[in-house]
Amino acid sequence: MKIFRKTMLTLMGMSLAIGPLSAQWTGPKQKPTERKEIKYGPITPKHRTDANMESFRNYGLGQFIHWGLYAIPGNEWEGVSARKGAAASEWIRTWSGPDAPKNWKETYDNLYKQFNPKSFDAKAWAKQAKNMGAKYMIFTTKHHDGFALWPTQYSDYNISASPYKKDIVKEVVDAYTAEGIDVYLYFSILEWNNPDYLSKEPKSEEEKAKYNRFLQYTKNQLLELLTNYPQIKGFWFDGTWDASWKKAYEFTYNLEKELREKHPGLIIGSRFRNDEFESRHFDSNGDILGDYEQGWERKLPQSYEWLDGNDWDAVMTIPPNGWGYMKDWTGLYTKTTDDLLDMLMHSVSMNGNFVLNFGPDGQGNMHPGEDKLAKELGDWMKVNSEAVYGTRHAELPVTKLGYYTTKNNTLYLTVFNRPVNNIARIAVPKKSNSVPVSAEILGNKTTLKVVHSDIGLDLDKNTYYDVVLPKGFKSTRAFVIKMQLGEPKKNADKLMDAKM
Ligand code: JFZ
Repeated sequence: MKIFRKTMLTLMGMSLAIGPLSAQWTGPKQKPTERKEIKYGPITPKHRTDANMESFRNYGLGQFIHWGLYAIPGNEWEGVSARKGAAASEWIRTWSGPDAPKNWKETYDNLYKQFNPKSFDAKAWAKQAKNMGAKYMIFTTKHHDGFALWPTQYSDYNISASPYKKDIVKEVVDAYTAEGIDVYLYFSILEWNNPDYLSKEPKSEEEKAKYNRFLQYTKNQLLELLTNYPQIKGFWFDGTWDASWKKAYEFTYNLEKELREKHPGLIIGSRFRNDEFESRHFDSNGDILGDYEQGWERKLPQSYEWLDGNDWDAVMTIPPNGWGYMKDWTGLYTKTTDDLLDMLMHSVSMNGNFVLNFGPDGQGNMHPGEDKLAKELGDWMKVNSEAVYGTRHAELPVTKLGYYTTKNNTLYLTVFNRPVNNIARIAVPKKSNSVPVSAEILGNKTTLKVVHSDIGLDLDKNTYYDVVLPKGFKSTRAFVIKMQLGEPKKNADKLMDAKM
């Protein structure tokens, strides 16, 4: 990730130093010891309790779609791969180095004249997402290239100038909403080819006037999206790391307020704005800016404590850091269904959502590899999704077998590492008055034996419940042990300490 950020910043022609804060939101948080007076801090509470936010917490699985002009080249041009010269497939406009085509930027900026996705069928995408088990989706209305997939009044560089003409954002919002999937709109603040855009802090009067026009344009587009697509649940902001945006904290604070007033219940992640000390994601007191932590990207938290009780989601690519369409997957490690299931359960077990990215091609077709993964994930979800939807972090010692999730009086253990002795040992703190009393495997009718092993307490004051897996049971993927929780039969306190 570090390497990527460096590349990214170099490509953008900037020389920004990456401060310690960037490390903060992908690792354990360090709260400052003294509290500062902050004027442009959080607008919403750390833990919103309204219905929209409750739905967010229950999603479990989401879909991200990166679609735009970059889908046409698909990370290559005239047979030459951009792997060596661009940070990611959706960054292909920044292609540089010896392999880059002549006048590449100009070629790219004219791609909209060919954008005519003949196979695009938003309803088919939404059906696929539904079958996969996604409960929400995030769609790129406008990526860093600035090309808007909706007919915005505020720029000519939009879908109505393409041969396709029709409003793609509307098709996507309507189709997914009809399938019962909540829609969030990805929106890049940063724009590569907008003459009013500036990455550094505006200093001269001329620069200030320019950048103020840009800010007004951004605000207009966002209000326009809320007017056009009132069904949406939230915005997923990106491209907010430049000095110009960071210095505009008063504007962005007021803008966030205005968006929320216009659209009650709107969900905005922590990537939107910073406080007056330019502290991003979290303000200078370490309090989250926005409704959920939006920094988990191609990396998951190692420990639940790192999250400090914040809501969060993790967004993930299938090929290494390729968000937009990549025609050629050969020679790349592409994540497998098992990899993705592991990440899904890892996220959900720590109260996060897992969002898998798809990058359709220039005609609107998913990559065949994506179709295969969506199908396999969906097959797994059909049997096991009750361990995902609406579940929460379980307050149990972490297990090497897999991940715990819980809902009411049920505990789920999604097993990724099957024990060779077929005993799934559940460690329960001795004080707990809710322990496994019965167990089954999802998708399998047999009842499993649950034995309270007579070894007293371990030195961490846990007592053990052993779930015995049937010898003949076979599974080619992770499987879920569903346990009912109930009162312990005998009080573990009475057992002699540390018998084991
Ligand atoms: C951003 C975009 O640049 C990228 O194209 C994609 O849309 C992704 C979802 O978001 O990429 C980022 C942004 C921030 C970091 C890394 C990649 N980061 O801070 O580590």
